[in-house]
Amino acid sequence: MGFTGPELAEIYRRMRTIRSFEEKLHELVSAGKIGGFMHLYAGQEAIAVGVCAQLAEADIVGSTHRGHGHCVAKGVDVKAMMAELFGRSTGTNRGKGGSMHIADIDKGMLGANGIVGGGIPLVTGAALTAQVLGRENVAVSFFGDGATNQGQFHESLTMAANWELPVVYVCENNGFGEFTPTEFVVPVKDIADRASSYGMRAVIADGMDFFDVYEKAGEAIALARKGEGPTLLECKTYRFYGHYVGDQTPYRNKEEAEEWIQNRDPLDIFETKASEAGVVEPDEFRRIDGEVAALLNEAVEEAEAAPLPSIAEVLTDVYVRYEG
Ligand SMILES: Cc1ncc(C[n+]2csc(CCOP(=O)(O)OP(=O)(O)O)c2C)c(N)n1
Repeated sequence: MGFTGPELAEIYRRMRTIRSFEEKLHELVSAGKIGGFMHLYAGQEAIAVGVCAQLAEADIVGSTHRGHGHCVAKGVDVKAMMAELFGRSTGTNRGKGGSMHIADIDKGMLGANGIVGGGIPLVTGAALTAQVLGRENVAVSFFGDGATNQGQFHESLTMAANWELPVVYVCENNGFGEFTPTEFVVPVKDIADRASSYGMRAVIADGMDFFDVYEKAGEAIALARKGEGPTLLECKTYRFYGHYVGDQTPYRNKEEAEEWIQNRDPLDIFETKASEAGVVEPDEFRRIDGEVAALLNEAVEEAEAAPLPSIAEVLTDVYVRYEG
């Protein structure tokens, strides 16, 4: 396996932090304590953590409307994230971004994006920047299966393949775009097949298995860093909640959902495999669960106590200014 006990514990901590963060948000949004649309990442943790564990801080990631997991995996401060979702001035974006524009440029996290597929050209541009400036950075674009029907996906991948940009395109195929099963709207069985039309490498990973994602992402990232161009990495996965908090998932097959949630939980799969390696103390996972729960409780308390942005700041940190 090649990981030390502390490394496995840290990977588990990241995955558990994402899961518990999302469970906490589900509770807070359902109770009306946080407003706005909230798309949860639970179920897909092995992808964000598996990919980001192969990246350096200076590497760039771009996200989607389901972006909290990518933030945590890239090392964004969890308390600042929680404050952002509460709209507080102590948030990552001083309370003005919220769930769908949460970003932390210092951590290489370009931002969540409310436009489906909108992150793909941004990340392609970041890869072009790295290439033109001769930097060793790699850029990673996370997006869903639905986004691969967008024009900007095809335009970006064509450019990246032609110019051999240092980028990895990570498609998190969770089987649905909003309330529509992927097979209704995507005419190929594997999204990875789409790469052949750009002459691009493609790989499929089990998105519920950290180790499979880690290995395949690692190969793609190493090739991109060596100047050998982009890869499309398709990760097969499932979102455990509905499309957004409040979606009751009437369109979902109950047996299928239960099979993924009960038997293919990425945290359980990780814990079983990591335990078999025999380098993590048996009670270490539960200890981490407790520490993460305490951190999130503190994050909520501190966010609730933090000030809202002042009216004087309403025109700062925004791109469009009204000068009238
Ligand atoms: C350009 C655009 N079209 C439509 C929407 C509405 N919309 C929001 S999420 C979503 C589904 C996206 O599916 P997918 O890319 O598979 O990501 P997932 O939600 O499964 O993570 C749609 C159609 C949007 N936000 N932007």
